[in-house]
Amino acid sequence: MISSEMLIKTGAVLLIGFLSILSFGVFAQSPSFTKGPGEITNKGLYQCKSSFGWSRGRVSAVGKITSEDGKEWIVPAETHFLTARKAPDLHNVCTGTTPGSLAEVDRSRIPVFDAGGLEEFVAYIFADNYFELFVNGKLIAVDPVPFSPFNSSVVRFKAKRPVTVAFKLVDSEENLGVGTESSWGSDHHPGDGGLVAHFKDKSGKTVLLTDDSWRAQTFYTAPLKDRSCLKVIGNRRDSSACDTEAADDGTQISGAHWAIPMNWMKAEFDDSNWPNAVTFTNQTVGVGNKRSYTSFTDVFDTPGADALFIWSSNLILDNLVLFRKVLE
Ligand SMILES: [Ca+2]
Ligand SMILES: [Ca+2]
Ligand SMILES: [Ca+2]
Repeated sequence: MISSEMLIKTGAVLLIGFLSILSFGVFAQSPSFTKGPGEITNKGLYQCKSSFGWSRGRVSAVGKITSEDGKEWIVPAETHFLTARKAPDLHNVCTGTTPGSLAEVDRSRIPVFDAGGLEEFVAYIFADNYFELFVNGKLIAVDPVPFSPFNSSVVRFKAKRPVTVAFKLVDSEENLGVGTESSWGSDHHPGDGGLVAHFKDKSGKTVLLTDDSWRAQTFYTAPLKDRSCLKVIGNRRDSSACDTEAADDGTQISGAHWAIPMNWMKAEFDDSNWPNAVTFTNQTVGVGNKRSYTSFTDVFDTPGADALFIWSSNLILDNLVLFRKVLE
C-alpha cells in the first residue's frame, strides 16, 4: 500500500534528482564574469632579447582578477612557465635558433623526454601564443616564448600507446583580464590564437595531426563588450555572436571564466562532451609572415598529411583553450 506521503516524498526525490542532473548538464557551465582589467602580479614572465641585446616582442605579464561571484582567477591563465622544462627550439629568434628549413635541424641533438613507455615520437609544434604539452597526464614541456615573437618547437618523447595528448593553449594578452593588446592602432585590439602540431613516430611516419577530430574547450573568453552575446548551452561556450572589433575602453569590457577540471590532462578524463576543435586556415591565423612557421611548411603543411590550425569555436575571443586527442 503506497501512502500519499510516500508518493510526495518519492516525487520530491525525483524532482531534486532531475534538477541536479539539469544543473550539471546545463547550468553548471555558466561562467563567472569579471569586468574591467585585473591586477598585475608578474610584470613579465619572459623578455626576448635579440643577439644585439635589444628587447623584442611582448612580455607576458600575469595578473589576477576577482569575478562578480567572488572567485579569483589568474589571467590570462595559470601556467607552468617558470618551473617547467622548455620545449626545444625549432625556430626561436630569442635564442638565435633560426634554421631556414627542417633539413637544417639536427634532430639527433634534441633530447628525448620520458612520458613512461618505450616507443619514441616527435612533435613539431607552432602555437599562438603559448602551449603546454602533456602526454599521458604528464607535463612534458612548455613553450619557451610565452607571448611574442612567434616561435616553433620540436619535442621528442617516449610513451606507451594509447597516448593521450593534451595541450593547454594561451592566447596571451597585454591588458590583463580583458583579453586585449595594443595593436593595429588600438589599445584594446583582441588578438587571436591557433595551434598546429604534427606528430611522427621514430620511422618518420605521421601518427597524429591537429584536425577537427581533437576535442577543444575554452575556459576564458574576452573581450566581451556585451555579455548577452555569449551563449552557453551545456558544454558549448559559443561566443560567435560577440563583437570582435577593437574597443576604446577596457574598464567596460567583461571576461568570462570557467574553472578547469583538475584531471583534464589525464588519460581517464572524459572529454566526450567537449566540443570538437574547429579548424582555421593559415591565412586566417596569419602565419604567412612568420618564419617560425613558413620555414617548416614541409612538416606543418605536408601534402597528404597537413596539420591544420585548430582552436575552440572562437579564434579571437577564446584565450585559454584545452585540447585533447588520443593516439591509438
Ligand atoms: Ca610561443
Ligand atoms: Ca584573444
Ligand atoms: Ca597546415
